[in-house]
Amino acid sequence: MAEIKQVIVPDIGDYKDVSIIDVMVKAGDKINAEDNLITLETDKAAMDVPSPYTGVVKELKVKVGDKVSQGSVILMLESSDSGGVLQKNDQSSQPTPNKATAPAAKEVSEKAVEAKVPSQVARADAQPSTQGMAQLLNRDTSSAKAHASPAIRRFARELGVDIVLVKGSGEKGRVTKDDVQNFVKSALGQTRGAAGGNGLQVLAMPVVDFAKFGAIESKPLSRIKKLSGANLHRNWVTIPHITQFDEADITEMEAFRKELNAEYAKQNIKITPLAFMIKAVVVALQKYPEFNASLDASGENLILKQYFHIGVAVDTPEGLVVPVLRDVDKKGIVQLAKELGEISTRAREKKITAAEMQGGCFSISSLGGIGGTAFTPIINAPELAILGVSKAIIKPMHQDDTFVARLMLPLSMSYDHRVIDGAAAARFIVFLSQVLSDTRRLAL
Ligand code: CAO
Repeated sequence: MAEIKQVIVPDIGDYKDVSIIDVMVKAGDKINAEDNLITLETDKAAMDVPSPYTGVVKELKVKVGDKVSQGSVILMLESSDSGGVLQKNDQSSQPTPNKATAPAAKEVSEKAVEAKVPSQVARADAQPSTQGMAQLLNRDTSSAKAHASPAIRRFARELGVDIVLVKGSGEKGRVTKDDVQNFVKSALGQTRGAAGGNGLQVLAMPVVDFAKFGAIESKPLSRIKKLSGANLHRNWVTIPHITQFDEADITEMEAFRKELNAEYAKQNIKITPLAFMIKAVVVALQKYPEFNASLDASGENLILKQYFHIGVAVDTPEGLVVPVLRDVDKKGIVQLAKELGEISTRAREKKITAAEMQGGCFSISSLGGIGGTAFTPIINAPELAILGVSKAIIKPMHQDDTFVARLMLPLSMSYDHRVIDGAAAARFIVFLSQVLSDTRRLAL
């Protein structure tokens, strides 16, 4: 016959007024003998108190933060197990530092002193499987010390979670079961986000002893290279890039540029083809506003910009920097050429501030002064597209049944295929080529 039994705190050695740091059951729970009911914490260790009987919790008499001693009532249990009310010397619900079995009272206090051992074992066990998460969260796992009951440590261990990585939301930062579960959820989400959960994991780079093959010298990367390298890597692996190519006939533009150059040489302003391209890109962005946009943080909305700031990749001895020319729609070619000269000089003198590299809508990377036929630039996120410009060369072009010599400028535009369709990209670059071929359109 079912009977209501009082479950009390067993003999816990000399400890009195011990804090309850975790309550694992609630009224209505069905529990088995040996299931942990509460966790007590002394100044030396945490101990789980298991149930002596199988039954249903009728009423909880304690809560987290309560102080209890031997004999304090933990809960009322409806049980059909034989036994009756637990006596103070009933050892069947002795607390245990890590095991479900109940040790003798003396043994409990001895084990309590040793209770740190299981937590250290938990940390060592968890290392291999959680190293990835630790790296993901960029935390140092060696020094942190977690506050968690043996039951929670065990739970974390079963899930392969290094408890020291889990931020506790309980009293005094204690790690709760929810904290462990949330940690796992968030780590899984981040792993998926970092392309780890969908079969896109990449092999680690092999560690090669280059000295085996010949003389070497080790040179640290510049700060700029490290920063831009990390950004380029992120953009390359997270944005589905497509590169669309075209050629613009800039024969007339080049003639006009030379005229302008001669005119402005006295003012020490050098007008390169790039100034025209910056302006032409903005004319194209005005016609195709979805290129003058960014995805918002959710990835579900397009933020359309009503300003036209263009980033220009500048090659400096320290590495690549991308200062931004502001409000290009409000500026003429000469003004842009002047600003371009100034900003690239300042970039090479390491005088560009972080603010001057922010707020870009679209970037241009010109290798036209160097050479090469085409290249695939990496999108400068959160922008959606980037224009690569290579060296213009004179080519025979077929016109009116004959071949004529024209100066052709190779264009390579990489775009974010999540937002921009191939047809839209083709329309954009064809229009851009038309604008460059007929500079009167810059004024429209
Ligand atoms: N075709 C033919 N000639 C070109 C040209 C093109 N597309 N672009 C520039 N030129 C000519 C210029 O007219 C200039 O000729 P002159 O000296 O005879 O007048 C010469 O090449 C040098 O131009 P420049 O490079 O000094 O000037 P710019 O305005 O074209 O470019 C800047 C400025 C800062 C963009 C450039 O110096 C630079 O740093 N480019 C490198 C960008 C880069 O590294 N991109 C790679 C990113 S992806 O890793």
